[in-house]
Amino acid sequence: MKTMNVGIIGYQFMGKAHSNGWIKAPLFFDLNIKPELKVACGRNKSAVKAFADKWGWQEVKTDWKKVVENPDVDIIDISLPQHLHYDVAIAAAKNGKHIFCEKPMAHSRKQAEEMLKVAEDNGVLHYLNHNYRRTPAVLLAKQLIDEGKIGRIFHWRGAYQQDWIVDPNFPLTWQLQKETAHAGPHWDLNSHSVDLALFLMGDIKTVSCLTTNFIKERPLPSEGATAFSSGTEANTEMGQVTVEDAALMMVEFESGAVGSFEATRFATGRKNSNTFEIYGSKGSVAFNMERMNELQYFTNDDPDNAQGFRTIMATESSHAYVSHWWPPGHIIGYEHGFVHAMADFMMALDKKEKIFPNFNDGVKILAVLESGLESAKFGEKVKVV
Ligand code: SOE
Repeated sequence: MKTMNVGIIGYQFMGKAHSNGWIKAPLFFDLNIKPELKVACGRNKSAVKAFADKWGWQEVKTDWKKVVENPDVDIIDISLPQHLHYDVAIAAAKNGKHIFCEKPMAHSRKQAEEMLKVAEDNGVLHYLNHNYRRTPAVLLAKQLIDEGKIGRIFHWRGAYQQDWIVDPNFPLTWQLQKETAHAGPHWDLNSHSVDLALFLMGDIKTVSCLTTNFIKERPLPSEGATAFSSGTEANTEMGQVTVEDAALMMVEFESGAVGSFEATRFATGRKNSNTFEIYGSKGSVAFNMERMNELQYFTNDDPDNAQGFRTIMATESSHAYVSHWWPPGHIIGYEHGFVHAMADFMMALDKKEKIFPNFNDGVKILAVLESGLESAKFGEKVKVV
């Protein structure tokens, strides 16, 4: 079987999710090109070595430039915090490497546009990992919309809620600092919701947004502190939180529909609740990532005496991707979206086709998010251009 070599840069949460995806994709999908786990890269040599040994990466590097310049590497997997995406993606594309990039794409729409241009100019495949698109129930929602079952759509209601920073003593991790994260949940979480909205509803025309901070200072992070995890020991020195804690955004879609987005890390009890509801003239759908195998569907076509939201389990082989996994009813989970993305990426390389979402979608997502921050700053509705 033909193979292509992957170099992964970053080895934390996404490094693990991606490694698992590269390993599982050829086991569950019939791929003409198999990804080889060639080299893993991170600044901490012993930590990246331990990661590489565990997941089966053949080599280890501590300088990402050595990976993007390595002639044996075909694909660069950017599993890094977003402030590092731009430099790595530009260098990877200039070296002719195909790019599998984590979200949010970059720190600004301008950076994203440059990443898109350099990738296109160098003819490399580019993919932006908004992983929730590859959930069978989300694809069922898309199918129902495309078949006209929802009719004319009036409303989008999205909410992405977490609670890992409710404790004021939770440390000031990189996700809470502007230099490394650009913005707070509006960038990290609303990027997912906006991606889903653009996918399911079409383009967004205007944005009005409000952001707020509940906790303005936090202890500086100690070893191991990152999203969802406070690290090894408490720190007494404090630092300023420089991103928002919550964002509420209202939008007008090009289609005439209207929508709302809520992104927060202060929804006590909500660990990773990524929900959307879509209401149309003929029916409605609702999704909750924490019950990701299910889609709620209401149709006016049901007889009056039997109307109501039904729960469709998207685990029959007739649903997207499911035939590659288990018998009906044997559910799949969070990691499967990554496996689906890796499989589609290798198939796109094989067929020399585009894959979605890609850097072009990333530019659109950041244009909406950037307009949101502008609106929050000036207190005005902003046109997305
Ligand atoms: C942290 O908030 C995070 O890991 C996000 O960065 C991911 O994109 C999301 O899928 C889960 O939460």
